[in-house]
Amino acid sequence: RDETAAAHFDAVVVGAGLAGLYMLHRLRRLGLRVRVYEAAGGVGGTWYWNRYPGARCDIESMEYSYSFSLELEQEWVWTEKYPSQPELLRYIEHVADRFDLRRDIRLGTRVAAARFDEAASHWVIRTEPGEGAAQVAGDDLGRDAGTHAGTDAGETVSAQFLVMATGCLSAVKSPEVEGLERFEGDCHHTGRWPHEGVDFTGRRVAVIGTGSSGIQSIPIIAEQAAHLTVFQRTPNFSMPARNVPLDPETQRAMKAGYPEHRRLARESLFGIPADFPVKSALEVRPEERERRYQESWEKGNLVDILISYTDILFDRRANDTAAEFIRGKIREIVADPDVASALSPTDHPVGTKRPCLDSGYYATYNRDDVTLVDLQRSPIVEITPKGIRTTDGEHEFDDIVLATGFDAMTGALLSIDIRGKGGRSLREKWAEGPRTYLGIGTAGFPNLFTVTGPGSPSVLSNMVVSIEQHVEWIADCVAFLRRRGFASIDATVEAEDAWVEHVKEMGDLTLYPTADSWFMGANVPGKPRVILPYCGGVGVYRQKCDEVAAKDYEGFTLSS
Ligand code: NA7
Repeated sequence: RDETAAAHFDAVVVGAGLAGLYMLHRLRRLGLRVRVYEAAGGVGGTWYWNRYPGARCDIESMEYSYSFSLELEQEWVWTEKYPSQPELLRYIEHVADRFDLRRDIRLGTRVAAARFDEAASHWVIRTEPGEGAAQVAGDDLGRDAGTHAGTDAGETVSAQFLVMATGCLSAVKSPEVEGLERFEGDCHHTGRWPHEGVDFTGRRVAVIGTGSSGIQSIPIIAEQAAHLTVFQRTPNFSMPARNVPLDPETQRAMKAGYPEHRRLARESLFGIPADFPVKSALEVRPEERERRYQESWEKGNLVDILISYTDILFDRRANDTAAEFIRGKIREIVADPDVASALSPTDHPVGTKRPCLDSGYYATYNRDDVTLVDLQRSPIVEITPKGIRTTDGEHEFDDIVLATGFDAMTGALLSIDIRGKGGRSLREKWAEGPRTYLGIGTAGFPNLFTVTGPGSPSVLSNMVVSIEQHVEWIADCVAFLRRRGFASIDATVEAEDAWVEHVKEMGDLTLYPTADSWFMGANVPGKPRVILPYCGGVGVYRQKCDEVAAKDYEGFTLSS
């Protein structure tokens, strides 16, 4: 026991989103004493924070949901093909209640630091008040009243295992422009949206950023605002979501076929069942290709076009055929040819930046009250008290919306001062880019697990499928260690080096490294440019993880 620790747990889990909640559930089933810390004022992670207008998952609800409980899977009723943020948050809150998870969760509490105590073979974890602390304190009558609130903020506890369920897209990124603090109007980041919502009626609004968050919110903000100006640095590829209410028959059929469907998802490339393509885009006639891409366009599916042919993500010429198809659609939809051209991505192959699904995005630019500012022609110089100054002059606004994204995959982990063996910090170790074994462990940091960490498929997959796989692998590993009487597990440097090399090699086979994307760490100034997710697909990846476990955790050192 650490002298300074207020309490000792078998495991501490950081984060109460989809990953942290399931981790808690699994570890509890092993009989462990677990504490979860969550900085926010409620459970939900991504779906707690991202309350911007139009926030919606672009994986179908019946796929983007837990499979671990047959009753939950069968009883929960989804209302739309693509679940909105409020519906997802309701689902996650239901899970927290249904499995009685809240009693082990401390909301409004951020983990500030964690250091591995080698003598005791456990982690010493220091917390501080999180963003949600005030809200939790003032929310006695609210829905989280039953959840232990941030009263523990500022304590030190110890735990044998530390599981980081901190999310891949949770550390928000600012637009790195001068003067943001001088702006006299309201300014909101999509990833930190006010709970009470924002009414843009009659207001002059700026949106900076055209990733998923911008593309989902822009059509809705445009409907409310007196005038909307979109500041676009790089255009993105987007396809229609074709979201619809889920009719009972579709839902019933899906539920009947769930076991097989889930199995296919686990073995698939992206965590969504799909046929593997057999033909190259370059071997078929243009008309056939066009028909196939049109099918994708009609379907409203995030990855369908990427797996329409074998080489879309591997060969620039093949990719160009899909990219040109989408650019053609943009030209068809957008009336002004200059605007259409500005909205058409040419800098990156389709799919190498996270693609988007939208509801009326391109058509929004046909409105008289919407203006596109192409930052490649006129970059932002500064934010002024009244608005945004580009090299073309000042634009005045009442509100600025920052849809500028996240410090993806490593941001949340490195925001915590994590120190492993010999006091070495994770920030130091990962200075040239993250180094993990399987995206689950990192050498020199025993008993530390990352759920969907860098080097795992995570952001290149249906996140719930990846979360379940990691959580189950970690829980099985913990059960194994306890059964065999091991006190700690640590990745070997050799296994880690080999995995890092493998992740890079897999990345280099694809077109991903050709884009300045957050997959490559390229959206954050100064961040090392390395491929963050594993590109081999969730099925192959799962097999590798299972093999490691079957060989008594090959590549890890186990100590008594
Ligand atoms: P993204 O996809 O990272 O998009 C952020 C957008 O903001 C993107 O268009 C960026 O342009 C733009 N951006 C970022 N910084 C700036 C500055 N300094 N100036 C101008 N424009 C800027 O984040 P989202 O929140 O939309 O989506 C994140 C994920 O959530 C999404 O992929 C799904 O997985 C769900 P850039 O392309 O970097 O030139």
